[in-house]
Amino acid sequence: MESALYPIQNKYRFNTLMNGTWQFETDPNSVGLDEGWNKELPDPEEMPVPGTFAELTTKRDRKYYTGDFWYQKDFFIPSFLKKKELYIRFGSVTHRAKVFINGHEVGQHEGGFLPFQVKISNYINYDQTNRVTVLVNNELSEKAIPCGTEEILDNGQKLAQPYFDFFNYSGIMRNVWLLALPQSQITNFKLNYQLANNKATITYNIEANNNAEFKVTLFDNQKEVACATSKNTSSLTIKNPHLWSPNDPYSYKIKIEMLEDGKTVDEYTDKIGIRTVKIVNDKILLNNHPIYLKGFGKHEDFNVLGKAVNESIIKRDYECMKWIGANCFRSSHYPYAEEWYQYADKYGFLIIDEVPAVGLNRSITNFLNVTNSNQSHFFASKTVPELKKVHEQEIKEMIDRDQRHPSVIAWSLFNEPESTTQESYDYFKDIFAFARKLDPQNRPYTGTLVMGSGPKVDKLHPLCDFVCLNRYYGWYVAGGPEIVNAKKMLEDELDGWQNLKLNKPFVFTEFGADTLSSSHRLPDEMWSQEYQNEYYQMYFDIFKKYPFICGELVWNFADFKTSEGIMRVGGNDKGIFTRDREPKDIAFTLKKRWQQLN
Ligand code: GCB
Repeated sequence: MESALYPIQNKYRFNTLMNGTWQFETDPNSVGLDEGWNKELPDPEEMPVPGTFAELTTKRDRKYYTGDFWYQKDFFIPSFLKKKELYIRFGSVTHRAKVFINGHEVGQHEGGFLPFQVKISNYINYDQTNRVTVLVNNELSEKAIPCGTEEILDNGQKLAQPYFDFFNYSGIMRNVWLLALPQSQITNFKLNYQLANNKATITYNIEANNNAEFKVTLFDNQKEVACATSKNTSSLTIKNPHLWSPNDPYSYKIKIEMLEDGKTVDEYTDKIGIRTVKIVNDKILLNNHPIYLKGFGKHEDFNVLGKAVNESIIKRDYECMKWIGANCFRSSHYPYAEEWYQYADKYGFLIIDEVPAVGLNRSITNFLNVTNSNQSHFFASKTVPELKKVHEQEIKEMIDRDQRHPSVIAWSLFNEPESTTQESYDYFKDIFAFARKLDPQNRPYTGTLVMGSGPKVDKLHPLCDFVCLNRYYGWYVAGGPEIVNAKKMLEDELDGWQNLKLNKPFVFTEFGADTLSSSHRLPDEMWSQEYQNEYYQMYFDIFKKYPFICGELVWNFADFKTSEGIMRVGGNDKGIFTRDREPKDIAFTLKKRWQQLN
């Protein structure tokens, strides 16, 4: 990636959004490149960006379209931008993209949930209309994350078969910017904080495309509080720092100036929150105090929008999460649009940031095979080296992008992979070793363990700084009248973990029951609102007994779209809120509980 910095405007940097109407065409036989579609699409239709065709169409074959498809847009570049380096930055393209400017390929990117930018200056015609074309592909395989496979239907159509349950939405679903940047430019900067004796030391490391000097200034309410001029790395110290926390999400402003021969050639400003995150014994410490995580596993998901970014949804979700007394969510199962993290910094939310490593288990009946400890020896397959490269690249891009957000307190490197085989341990040993070199703040690394990967068989918990459990006793296993057995199963498992004396924190990162907002039952039955309440009460009663449990992230914040199947009624209905963000009964129980829990 050329730069991980979020677009800003100042004297040196300009950008404009390229969102809106683009041209769009599917290419089921992948003939586009041979036929010159990178110059002109033969028969396009209009498509909004950000957006996803799957939510806009009325036709089933379009909704499930799998394969290559193209986007195209014309834009004007005035000659007063000649002295600038020009780029197009995509918030994400799902799952992979090749970008052309006026027919010339200028870059490619693998991974549907992270930004990338391509340099376009070399192919631009100034004072004229230019054309950007993007060839997108949304197929799933075991060579890239998230994982899945593909079926060819009797009519010849490809159909993606995800090894995960959320709908495989694809396309250009995040913002697209045109960037005009200086030739010598800052490309990223990383910060680390140390707190001691009422002082905060902020160590910085600046990345740039040229050797230069950098002036770094820290402001508190417009007032300068510290300043240093140095090569790319040095530190600043401030007295009596005002720390960032969920109760008081306080921010400072940092300004970085890039100096060549004493002259400023680039400048980047950002808000930062000073705070530390550490694991000590079985506690997670924020600013050296234990915290208890209350909140959700989420999705980027909404009616008509699919996974397309929309700030109104983001704001509504934070308002709902504040209302209910939550302080945390996991970006299950992929890094979300950057705007989510900016809001979290401001609203005082904690995020477990997850790479899109979901479906590493070869199970298209969702995760049930893995849950039953069926081993498909996923990590013994020939494609694993390729997969590992992509997985590592996405970890790097996620950390490069998100490392400065005070809201990000941990990195999740996997969701429910096969985890009981030696091969899975070997794979993740390398993944963790790779990731541990990347975060200057050395935040905790973790991943979520599937049901069935319990204390006796799991091979991955030794790699994790805290252990995350996704558990569905009382839903997929021992549901309804068997809930008494579910209680015993959960207790037995937790006793098992306790007996291992790991001295590590545990967080429940998923537990939940599908619930129809229209269903009420007395006595309660599965799928009713009453059952969702009973289910959660059972977990909460048990949590009290295990002091190493440091968090409860319920599954899911809201109902969300999935592939169709007998396990889903219009989608996954485990939401605490409905898909249109209205509370189910359980929301009031959680509100009462979380407002009392510290
Ligand atoms: C899981 C998965 C999650 C599913 C959930 C469910 O374990 O991590 O992606 O949505 O179960 O509801 O089945």
